Amino acid sequence: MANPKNIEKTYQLAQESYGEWGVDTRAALKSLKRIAISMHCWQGDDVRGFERPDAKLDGGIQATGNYPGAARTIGELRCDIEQALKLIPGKHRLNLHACYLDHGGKAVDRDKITVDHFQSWIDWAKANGLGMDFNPTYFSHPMSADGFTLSHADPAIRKFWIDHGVACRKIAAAIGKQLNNPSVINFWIPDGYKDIPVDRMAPRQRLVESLDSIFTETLNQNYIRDAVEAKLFGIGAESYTVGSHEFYLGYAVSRKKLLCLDAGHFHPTEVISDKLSAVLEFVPEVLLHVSRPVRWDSDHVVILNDELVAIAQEIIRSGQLSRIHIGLDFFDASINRIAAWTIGMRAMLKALLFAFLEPTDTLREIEHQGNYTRRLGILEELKTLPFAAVWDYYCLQHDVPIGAAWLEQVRDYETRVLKNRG
Ligand code: RNT
Ligand code: ZN
Repeated sequence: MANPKNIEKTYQLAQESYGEWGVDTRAALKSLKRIAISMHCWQGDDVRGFERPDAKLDGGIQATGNYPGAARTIGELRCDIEQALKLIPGKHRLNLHACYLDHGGKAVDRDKITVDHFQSWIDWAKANGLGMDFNPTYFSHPMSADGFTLSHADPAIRKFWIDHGVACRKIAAAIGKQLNNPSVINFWIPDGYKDIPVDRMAPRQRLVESLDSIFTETLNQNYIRDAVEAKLFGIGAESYTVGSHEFYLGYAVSRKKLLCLDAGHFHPTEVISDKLSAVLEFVPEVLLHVSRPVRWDSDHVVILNDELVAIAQEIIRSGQLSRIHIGLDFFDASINRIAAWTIGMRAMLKALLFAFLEPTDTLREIEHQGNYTRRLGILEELKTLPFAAVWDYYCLQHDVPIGAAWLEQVRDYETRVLKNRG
C-alpha cells in the first residue's frame, strides 16, 4: 500500500517539473475531474443481456474466453459495476443496451419495450450519481438471425426494427429527462453480407429510409442525442456492411446526427484520433467507442497505448471536448471482468490526464514557427515527465486505490462474490 505522504511529496516535485514547462498540474486535475466517461454495461456479462437466461451473442461480434464470474442477473451486474466504480476515480456514466431490460420475469419483445422496463436502472443510476446512455439492440434476436435488420428486404422485419428504434428513442429521452442529463442513444446494426453482393445499393437505400422513420419525431436535445455507428466488417459479414463509414458519415452530416467512431471499425492502419478534427467540421457532435482492435475488430480491453494517448490528445488539443462523448466498447471474457472495466477506464483517464499535462500552446507556437525539430524533441521529452506522480495523486484525491492496489480489491471481490456464481 502506497504511503499517502510519499504520494503528496512526489506530486509536489512533479508539480514543479511540469511547472517548468508552463503546465499547471492543478488545473489539469480539475479538468480531468469534469470528464464523465460512459462505461459500457456489456463487459460484465459478455454482451448477453437479460432478455432470456439462454441468450447467445451474434451479429458478427464475439466475446471470447470463459473466465468464471460473469454476471447472470441484473442485481449481479449492478453489484459488479458498483465494485468497478470504486476503483475508478471520478464520476462517470453507464452505457446500457436495450437487451439489459428489467422485465421482471415477463418477457416483452423489443418493439414493445418502454421506459418501465428501464425504470429500475434509472433509479439505480440516480442513486449512484451516474448519467446514462442507451443503445437499441439489433442483434441476438430471431428477427436478426439472417444478418439484416433495418435494411432487410422484408418490410415486416424492417418495421419490427423501426419500432424498436422508435421505442428506444423514447426510453433514452425519458432517461435523459429523469436524470436531467442528456442520454446519448447509439444506433449500431450488424447488417451485411458474408460474400460479395450484387446489389449494394438497395440495402443502403432501405437503411436510409428506416433511419429516417426512426428519427421522424424531434425530441428534446436536453434529454437525448442520436448517434449512428459505422463499421467496416463483422464476423460472417466480411464482404459488405450496409452501414459503412461513408454511409453514416453522409447520414450524420445530412441529418445533423452524432457520428459514432469506434476504434476497431476501420482499416488496420486508420486511426480515429485523426478523424475527430475532420468529422467535427461537419457533424454537430461525436460519440467515441474507445476500443482496442488486435489484428481485427477484436474489442480487447483498452490500454494506455499510443492510439489511446493520441485520441485523448486530439480530444483536448482540438478544444472540442464539449462536443465529444467518450464511451468505451470492449468485451473480454478471458480475464476478470471487473478488472477489465477498471483497466480500460483507468487507461482512458490516464490518457486524458496525459493530454491535459501538455504545454499545448507552446507546442502549437513551435509548430507555427515551422520548427519541427523542436516539436518532435519536446514531444519526446514530455513522455518521461513524472506523469505517474500526478496520476497517483489524482487517485489519492478521489479515494480510489493507488497503483496496482486495485488488483487486491478485485481479487477479494472475486473470492467473496464471483467464485460463488458457479
Ligand atoms: C459492434 C459495435 C457496437 C457493439 C455494442 C455492443 O461492432 O462496436 O458498438 O460493440 O453495441
Ligand atoms: Zn462500438
